[in-house]
Formats: sequence, C-alpha cells, structure tokens
Amino acid sequence: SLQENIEELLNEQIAMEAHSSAAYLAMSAWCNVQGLQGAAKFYRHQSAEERTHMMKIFDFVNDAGGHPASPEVKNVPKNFNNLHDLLIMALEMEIKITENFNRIVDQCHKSKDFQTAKFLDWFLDEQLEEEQTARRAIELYELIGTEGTGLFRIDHEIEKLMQD
Ligand code: OFO
Repeated sequence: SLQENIEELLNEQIAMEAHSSAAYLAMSAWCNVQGLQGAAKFYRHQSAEERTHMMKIFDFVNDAGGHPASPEVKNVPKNFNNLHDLLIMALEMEIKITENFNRIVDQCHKSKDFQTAKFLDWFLDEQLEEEQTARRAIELYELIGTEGTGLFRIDHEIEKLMQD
C-alpha cells in the first residue's frame, strides 16, 4: 500500500487542485462582471477540469489503500487589476502545479514507488498542455492589444482556447 510520505504529497496535490479549481471559478466570475463572457466560459471550464484532476488523485489514493483528504480551500482570489494580470496569475498557478508534480515524481523514484510515478505521468503531459494554453492566452492578449475593440477580440480568442 501507499507509503506515508507519498500519501502526504498526494494529499497536498489534491489540495492544490482544489485551490486551482476555486481560483479558476473566481476568475470566471470576475470575467463575467467585466463582460468578458468568452474568458468567463473558458475559466469555468478550467475550474471543472481542475476538479476532475483532484478527484483523479483522490480516487488513486483510495485505490492504493491510502486515505485521501477532502481539502480546505483558502486564499481564493476575488479581484484582479485587469485581464492581463489574471492571465499571468493563471500561468503562474499552472507552473507551480507542474513544479509540485515534478517534486512528487522525484520523491516516488527515491521511495521506489513506481506505480504512483506511472500514475502521475498523465499529469505531467496534462501540465505541459495547460502551461502552453496559459502562455498562448498571454501571447494573444499582447498580439491583439487592448486598443479599440481589442479586448472584445481577446475575449473571443480566449474562448476558442477551450479544448474538448
Ligand atoms: Fe490540474 O492543474 Fe492545471 O491542469
């Protein structure tokens, strides 16, 4: 069954995914208030995705004979200076999550827990995609710019980044 140190790391990751889900939901809400309905949809979708990530790890801990913890979610942002700041925050969040996955995989190798390392492979691929999407959103913002109807176009382009 699951080693204690790995279980602990996985529970921390469950909490990070829960926080990420809550933060994306807050971003969606803020975007809606600003009239950015495309970005609001995109972040609502991201929020749901993060919850599925959380449950995927939660189920794995259960299946591996561990005890998954239902996390407390704190420090959920509410207001953002502008869409650009929000986009940067989203990218930074994903980078932190990737770093944490790397840390867990590293610990799995050290503890010779190759099953968990294999399970986490999927997340490493997913994070590559998520970071790329978050970077693309910033790129689009900067390419289009906010002059004239720029923000309106950026909003549409962000909506189109939505996958599946
Ligand atoms: Fe689940 O952290 Fe982003 O994708």
